[in-house]
Amino acid sequence: IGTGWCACNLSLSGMYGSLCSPNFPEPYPRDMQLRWNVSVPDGFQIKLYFSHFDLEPSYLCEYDYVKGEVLALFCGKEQTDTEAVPAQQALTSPRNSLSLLFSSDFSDEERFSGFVAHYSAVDIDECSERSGEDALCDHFCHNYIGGYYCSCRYGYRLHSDNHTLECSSDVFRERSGVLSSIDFPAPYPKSCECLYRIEVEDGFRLRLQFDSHFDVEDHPDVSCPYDYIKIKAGSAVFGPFCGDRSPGVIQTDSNVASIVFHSDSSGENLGWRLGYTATGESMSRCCKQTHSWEL
Ligand SMILES: [Ca+2]
Ligand SMILES: [Ca+2]
Ligand SMILES: [Ca+2]
Repeated sequence: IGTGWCACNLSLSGMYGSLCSPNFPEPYPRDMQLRWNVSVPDGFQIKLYFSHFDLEPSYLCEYDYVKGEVLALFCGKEQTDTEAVPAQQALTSPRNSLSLLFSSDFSDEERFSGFVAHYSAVDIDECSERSGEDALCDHFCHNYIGGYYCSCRYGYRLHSDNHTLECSSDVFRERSGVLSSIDFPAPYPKSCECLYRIEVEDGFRLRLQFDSHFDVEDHPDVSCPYDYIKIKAGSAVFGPFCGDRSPGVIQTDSNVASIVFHSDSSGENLGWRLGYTATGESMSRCCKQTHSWEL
């Protein structure tokens, strides 16, 4: 099959290569079907073009043809005015393999020398190829030759699922403070899983007050299926909260609260902010004096 420099192999797996019709540049045999399977490593696709093309022309290429999977069907002579010759058109495979079929029928009206094709592996730009909810990364996407990787903003961790931004603050230990969604009042990032923890001395009770500006993605019928904020204080759970109505004031009976904020992979909402205060007495002061030791 083929002559010397090209197309001896029907299975090609190099990063580049050439293939041509059998006997090239002599006329190709009649009544023949040949299939080349080209494959390149994951993360690449195949670009193939023809440097020579001379096949028997026919209506809809029903006599002799070269077919690249569902991508293209070619026949005819380069110098003639047919639309079926590949000319400068390159075939690009969607994945890392390409199957090319050559077929000739039982007759030829004149001599046709066949074709020569060349392929090379080209990088798939995973970052620009898929966007929106199909995007491979929800935060930052970095393309490189043969692959891609995801990252997220400085100071945060990316979950091993490549999508979720994990954030957890230091524990808030002051008797009052303010916390908010990332970037508030600008839209919070998508795919976040954030944990905030407030811990003041025993005996105090935490009181949380949400800003009136509150905007967390919601759903008209289902309770907070997309994004939500949830608060746990002692044995009490508050929320989930979402929508555009501020939850207002939450009085807890606990000196410890954890606040979980979750956002899904879409939407643009402004988020939330809350201030907290601790009311009550520090127990540590009163109880230290009650210790007595009798030996
Ligand atoms: Ca023919
Ligand atoms: Ca790539
Ligand atoms: Ca969302």
